[in-house]
Amino acid sequence: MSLFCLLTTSTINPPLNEERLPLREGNGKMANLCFSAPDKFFPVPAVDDMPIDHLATKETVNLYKNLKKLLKKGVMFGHQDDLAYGVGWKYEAGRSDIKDVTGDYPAVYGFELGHLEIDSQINLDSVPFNKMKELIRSAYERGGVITLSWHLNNPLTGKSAWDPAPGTVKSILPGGDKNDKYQVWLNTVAEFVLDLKGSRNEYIPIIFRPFHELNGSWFWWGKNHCTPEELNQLWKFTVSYLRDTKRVHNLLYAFNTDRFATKEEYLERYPGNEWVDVMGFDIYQRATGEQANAQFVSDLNRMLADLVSMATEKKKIPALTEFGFNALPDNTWWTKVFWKGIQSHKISYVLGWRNAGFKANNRTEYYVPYKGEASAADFVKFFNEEKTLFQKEVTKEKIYK
Ligand code: BMA
Repeated sequence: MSLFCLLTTSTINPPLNEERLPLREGNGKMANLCFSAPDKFFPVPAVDDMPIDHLATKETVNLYKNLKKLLKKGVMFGHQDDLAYGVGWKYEAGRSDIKDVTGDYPAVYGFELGHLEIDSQINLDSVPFNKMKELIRSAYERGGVITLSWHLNNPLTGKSAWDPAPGTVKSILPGGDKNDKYQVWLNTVAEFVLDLKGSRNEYIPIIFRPFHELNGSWFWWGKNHCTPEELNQLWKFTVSYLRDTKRVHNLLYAFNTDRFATKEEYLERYPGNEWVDVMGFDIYQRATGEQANAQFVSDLNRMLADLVSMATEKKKIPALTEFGFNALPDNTWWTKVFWKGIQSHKISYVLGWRNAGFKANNRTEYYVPYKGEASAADFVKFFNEEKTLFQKEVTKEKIYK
């Protein structure tokens, strides 16, 4: 199934046949009305400085505009699973490793939906979805930004996101054997995000970041496992289905690659300006030592310069959608490496990956300091930089108003 869309320049009230429909208070100037139909997608033209969803709720439009406005003020610091657990603790009300170290929360909170699609009560990293919803609501009430990633299982084989079985993407496109199944999976996402509401019953805006690192080949949607056209179709189907069929209007859509060599490589699978709100990439440092540090600073500077130039040209929001140096083997990494790589670029936010801590497999995984960790003092210096923004500074901006 796909979609048939009509464009109109006036505010539209689509049939209200579902109880949990989002509020229709987006600006609605150029609304997209879509019906179930054969398998073509009719893009809704992008409008400068508006989300791609022309029925986006008021709060979602405000978030979009404020993310752009804040580019002038500085870069927001974000952390994956920040409120759920840290190194040596789990689900302690109000706790955060970033807060333990700096006295303030991050400004951006990442959460992960993997395994929601298989009706699990907990995500692939064992975070209960109910708990996640509570934490998202608390982050929103505090004035923070929320972003969701989705390491969804392989819908063809039932194995993990890391199972790159050939033909998976093709199988879930309209006309494919697994398209119905994929729609059911998308229903779980729609239901989840429509259950996120603030105190006035308004939907909580979310930056949704599906199919991340799509120029790598470790996930089933990766570069070696589908053509650019297939990925484009998957992206458009996903956005259309959530936005137009399920009428989810509290999402901004983030497109992101892994490291990239050129702008051409970055854009090879970009679905077009009608389908993307935020443009980003993920980057990790793996090698230690002076030379590796210098290389990382230079890589980060080159990719961020390219990202900002592409996003500016396309009028999108640039962000470093994931980063990290596992277990932080360098005490001054924050000021001597990371800050040097990002400070001259106008990007919206940077999202440090999760502090999983000591894992069952005897490995340690964390990307931001915790209390007493060796790079904590250096992180405080980074925190004190005028242009790094944490929760208190962003709360003042009232980004949803
Ligand atoms: C990876 C690691 C894994 C985790 C996955 C999804 O980078 O952190 O431990 O399961 O992300 O969050």
